[in-house]
Amino acid sequence: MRRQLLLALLLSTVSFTPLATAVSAGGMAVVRLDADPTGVLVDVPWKFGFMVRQHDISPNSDVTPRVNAQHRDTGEKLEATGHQVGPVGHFLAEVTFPLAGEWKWSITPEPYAATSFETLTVYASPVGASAAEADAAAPVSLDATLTARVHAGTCAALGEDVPSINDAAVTGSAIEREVGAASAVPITITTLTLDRPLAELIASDYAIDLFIDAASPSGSACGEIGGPIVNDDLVVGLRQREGSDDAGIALLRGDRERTEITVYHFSVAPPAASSDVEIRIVQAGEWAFSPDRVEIAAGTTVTWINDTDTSHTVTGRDLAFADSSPLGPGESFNQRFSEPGTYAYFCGPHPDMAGTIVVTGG
Ligand SMILES: [Cu+2]
Repeated sequence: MRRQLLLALLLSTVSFTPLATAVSAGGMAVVRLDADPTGVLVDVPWKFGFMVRQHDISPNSDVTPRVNAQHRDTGEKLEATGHQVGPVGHFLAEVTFPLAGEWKWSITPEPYAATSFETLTVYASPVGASAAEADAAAPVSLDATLTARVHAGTCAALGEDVPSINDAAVTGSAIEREVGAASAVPITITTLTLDRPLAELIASDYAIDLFIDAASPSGSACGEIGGPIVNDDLVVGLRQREGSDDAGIALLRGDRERTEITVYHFSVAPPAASSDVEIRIVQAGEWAFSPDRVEIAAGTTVTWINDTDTSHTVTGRDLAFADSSPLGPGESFNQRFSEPGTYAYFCGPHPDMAGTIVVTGG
């Protein structure tokens, strides 16, 4: 390994906020990665290359690129420095993430301001990384409180319920991440294990009752146990009860003693009228976000579209905001805001460009 590639990696006390770095008068530089990061693993050194261009045009080696990253849950920070390797304006850096999860990160080509990049997912194992790369995971929402119960009898006449050994909403580490369209139908998942064989559940009348609202006396959706066997699972449909918009699919897998049930719930309500919001990045004298302040209901997706002829970023001032990478001319970035609050953001290379998203209750 060449010595110039060996970079000190420190737990940093330097503020992550790109604004904390000095911005030299009259200049700005944009950082572009050689390739989008994929499959970054915890505790495994990650080497990557990037270009620094003055005004997003002229390669510039006369900078000191500082890599800053911060874990979105723990706030843990790390810092590294890139070294010039290859053509003018090209650098290499190496970072080792000590913790899996989501890291916000940026590169500050000192003395210029920082360029942010899309939040990086660091995986605990190659299995997680390859599964996520294959985009195999379905979008999952965990907003609803979901409970499923198996009863003797039919949906119209539920009998005694079958005690479950354990049941749990599928949360956190079981779900690798959500991928794809932000407008994907949200799915909630719960699992339960019954202390009796699947053959017994098939042999007489049983039904799965699904509760979204724990206060309702009977569930929101229900299905009698029966249906096709697919890949060793019995697939059971759960139909919405009268007045409910909830439906689901249950997969039952059993052996001689136990049956494991995974219930996938979704709403069959028609989508609410789109309230999605666009913010244009414009040149009106100065570059600006237009409008620079929007007020939206929780659950709204905001799309930023770059109408200028240079690159900009959409970079949050705190960990609640998921940053963009540099957006070239005509490129866009979107983010869904599900939590009420005030989200301040700016453009990394041009910190005078700033905006605010105010999210109200849904
Ligand atoms: Cu900008």
